[in-house]
Amino acid sequence: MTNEHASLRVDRARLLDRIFSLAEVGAIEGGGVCRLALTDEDKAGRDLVVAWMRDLSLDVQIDAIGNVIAVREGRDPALAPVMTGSHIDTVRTGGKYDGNYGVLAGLEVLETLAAANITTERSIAVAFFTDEEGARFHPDMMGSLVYAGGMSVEEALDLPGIDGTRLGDELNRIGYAGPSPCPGIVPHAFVELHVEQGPVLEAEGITIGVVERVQGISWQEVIVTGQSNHAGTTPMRLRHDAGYAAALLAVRVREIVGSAGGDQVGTVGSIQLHPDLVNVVAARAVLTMDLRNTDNDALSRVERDVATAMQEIAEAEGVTITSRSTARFEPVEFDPRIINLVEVVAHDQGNTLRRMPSGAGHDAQMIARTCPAAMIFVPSVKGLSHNVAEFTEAADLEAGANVLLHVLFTLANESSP
Ligand code: HGY
Ligand code: MN
Ligand code: MN
Repeated sequence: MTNEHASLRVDRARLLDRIFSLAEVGAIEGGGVCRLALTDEDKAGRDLVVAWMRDLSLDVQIDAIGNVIAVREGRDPALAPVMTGSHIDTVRTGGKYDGNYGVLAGLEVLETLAAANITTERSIAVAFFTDEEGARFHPDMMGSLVYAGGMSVEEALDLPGIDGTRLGDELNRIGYAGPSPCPGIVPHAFVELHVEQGPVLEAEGITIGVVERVQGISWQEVIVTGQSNHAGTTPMRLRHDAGYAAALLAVRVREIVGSAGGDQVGTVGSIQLHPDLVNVVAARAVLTMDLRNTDNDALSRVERDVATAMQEIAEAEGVTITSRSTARFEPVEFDPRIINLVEVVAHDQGNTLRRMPSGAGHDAQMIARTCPAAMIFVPSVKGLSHNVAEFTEAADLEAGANVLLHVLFTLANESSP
C-alpha cells in the first residue's frame, strides 16, 4: 500500500455490527447460529448479505451452484480481479464467526476503500460459497470446489442431503440458482480471512496466523447391516447387532488414529441406528467418519487400517459393512508469494504472528486450484468452533480485517505478478 494509504484502517464498529446482525439470522440458544446450507435460514442469511452488497453498489453475480460474488470495479476491469471470501452457511451448532467473519471483513474492506475514495487497478471481489460446511450435503467446500472446476454443476446439483433432499431442488427452492457460469472467473489471487478454530494462536498469545497449508480430508459414510431381533429373547451368541458393530468401529477409529500419531485426527460425528428403539437389536447403523492429516501418505495408511478394522468387525459380529467416500481432498500448499505478503503486512501493522497449517477445510484450498491463494487466521477463544460458544475478541477481528485490507489493496494494484 502506498504511504499515503498505509494508515488506512477498517471501521471496527461497522464490522462488528454486521457480524452480530448476521448472527441473529438462525440464532440458537447459547449465542450460536444454525444456518445449514440451502435451508430457509441460509436463504435469510444470503438475502441479508446480498442486500448489504447491493447497498455498497457492488455488482452482485450469482452462479449456477448459488455462489455469490460481489465485485467492486477497478480502474482496469480487463485485468483479473483479486478475490476474497468464505462462507455463511453453518453447522447445526455453529458460531457467529466461522466463515461469516471472512465474508463480512471482505465487505468491510470494500466499504473502507469506498469511504476513502480509493479505486484500485484491479477489481476486488468478495464471495460467499455454497455449502462450505458440507454438513447437509457432502462434501465440504462444495461450492468453491465447483467454482474451481473440481466438480461439475450437474454432479453437485444431484448431491443427496442427509435429510433425503436433493441439492438442486433446495437451491431452486430458496431462489439461488443463478445465471453466472461455473467454473467461475479465475482471480488474480485469492485471500481468505478466517478464525483459527483451534487453540494455537490463543495459547501462544499471537494475533495473526499466516496460513501455509490445509491438511488432507477424508470423509466416509459407513453402512452396517445386521439383523433386528428381540432385545430380551435373543441370546448374545446369536446376535448380529449393527449398533454394537458401529460403536466398536468408532472405538477402533479412535485407537487407529491415536496410534498413527503426528497430525492425524479422526471423528465419528454421526451414528444413526434403525429402528432406534430400546428393545430392538439394531438392524442397521449409518455412521460418518472424518479423517484428516497434513501428510497424505499417513492419511492413506489410516484409511487402510480403518478398512481392515471394518472387515474384522463384520466377520466377528456377522454383519456386513460397506463404506462410501463422500469427500477426499489431498493437503493443499498455499502460494509462497501471497504467504510472504500476508506476513509482511501483518508485521508492518505491528501484529504478533506465526506461520501455521489449517486443521479445518476452507474455500481457499479449492480456489488455490486456479490461482495463487493464502489465508489469514485470528485467534479463537479456548480454540472453540463448531460450538455455539465460538468467540474471537473484537480487537483480533479488527486486526485480521486490517491485514486483509492491505493485502487485498496491494494485490489489486499489481498490474502483473
Ligand atoms: O470441514 C471443515 O473443516 C469445514 O468446517 N468445512
Ligand atoms: Mn469455515
Ligand atoms: Mn466450519
